[in-house]
Amino acid sequence: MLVLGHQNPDCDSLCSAIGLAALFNKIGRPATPVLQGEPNPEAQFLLEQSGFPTPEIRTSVAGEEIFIVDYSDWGQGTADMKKAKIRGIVDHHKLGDITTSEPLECWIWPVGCSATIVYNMYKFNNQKPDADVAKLMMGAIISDTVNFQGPTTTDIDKVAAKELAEIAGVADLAAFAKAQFEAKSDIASVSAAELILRDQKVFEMAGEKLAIGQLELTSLETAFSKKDEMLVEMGQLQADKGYHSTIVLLTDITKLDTTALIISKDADKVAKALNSAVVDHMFELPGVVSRKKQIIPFLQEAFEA
Ligand SMILES: [Mn+2]
Repeated sequence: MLVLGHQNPDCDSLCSAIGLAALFNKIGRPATPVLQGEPNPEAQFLLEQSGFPTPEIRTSVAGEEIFIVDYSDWGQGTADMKKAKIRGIVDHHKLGDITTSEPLECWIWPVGCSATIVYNMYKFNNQKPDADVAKLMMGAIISDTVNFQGPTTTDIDKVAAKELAEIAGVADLAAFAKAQFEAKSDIASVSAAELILRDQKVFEMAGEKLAIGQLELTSLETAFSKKDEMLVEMGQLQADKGYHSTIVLLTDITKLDTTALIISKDADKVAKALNSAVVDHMFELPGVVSRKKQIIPFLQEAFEA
């Protein structure tokens, strides 16, 4: 069985795939974690810290038995995922559009991170992750919950991260989080084209496609210096793909605020849905850090009203 994360692999997509495949191997279900692309720099940092080898990249899963982690919609899978046998889903997002012809094992919880669910699957099976895998899963929880400051954070996430840190032998979680966040904030040499795609997800709302990326950074200064270049790339992507909107959320994980860049057929509609107003392809979202909880539900409401 393959355990497959989503497109544009982030920490959770990588680490939950590794964690879940390792669990399956412990309980006699042979499994291999696979990625749909190169892991992002923060996920690379976690691989380096744990010493775990980078999983193989697979963009085709036709004919395979698969378990998917950190999504439940076709759009985030491989183009041929409908030709695979989906045996299970682990996720913490809103329910997507995947259906199957056979029964499947679903672990979908409203918690801060898929790795939190995977850790609880270890407990359910009376198993414990190895130290390197525990470190990866701990890092995924730190990433997805923005070090437990994000609005999706639950006590279940905090307990899981603490126990995983003990297994991994990480004594100072805050120091680990700081180093991890510095790794993902190092964008000076990253091209604008790469930045807008780094954590992009495409959402369908009332027949329109909205491509929404997010950069979580310890400071927005460098991102602002690349603003004009990013807007050009966003305009190009928008024209190529026919999106309603292309958005990049610049989230300051120190101040817990977001500034959005937008190219759109109707930017005012988008900004208004989020109680903001566009000035020069930008709008402010004070106190917003979570795309899934503080942005998507409101856009969906506005589009599908
Ligand atoms: Mn996640």
